[in-house]
Amino acid sequence: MKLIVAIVQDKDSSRLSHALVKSSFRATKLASTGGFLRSGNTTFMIGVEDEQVDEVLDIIRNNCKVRDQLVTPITPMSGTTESYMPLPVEVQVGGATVFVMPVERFEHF
Ligand code: 2BA
Repeated sequence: MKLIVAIVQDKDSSRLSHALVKSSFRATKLASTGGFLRSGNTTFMIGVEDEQVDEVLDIIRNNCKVRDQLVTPITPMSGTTESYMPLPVEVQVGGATVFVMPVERFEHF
């Protein structure tokens, strides 16, 4: 058995959970925050049999888009004439960041 942990953009999370349910996969959604952009994203935990991993990865791939996002670097607050307004930079986010981990034991009571 494997645990798939997928970090996706909030904009894709509803579509992805519908697609997973439609294909009879069970998933748990957690509200999460990216360390770099410090904005919300969604983390899915999906427990599956080994032979189902590729099917789930296909569903994730087909439902999560790559998007460009503007980030403004943190402004130095020195208050001197050396202060400057940093220009926003564009980063590419997604489609999804996925970890596939072995499950040592699974119980469902
Ligand atoms: P964030 O940490 O908010 O990162 C958002 C996007 O910013 C990343 O997209 C990447 O394009 C860029 N980025 C992140 N760290 C950077 C850095 N040090 N320098 C330059 N650009 C950087 P993704 O790679 O698609 O990641 C989307 C989200 O997935 C991340 O949000 C984070 O929540 C998660 N993630 C990505 N890699 C991870 C990892 N190795 N471990 C845990 N979570 C990860």
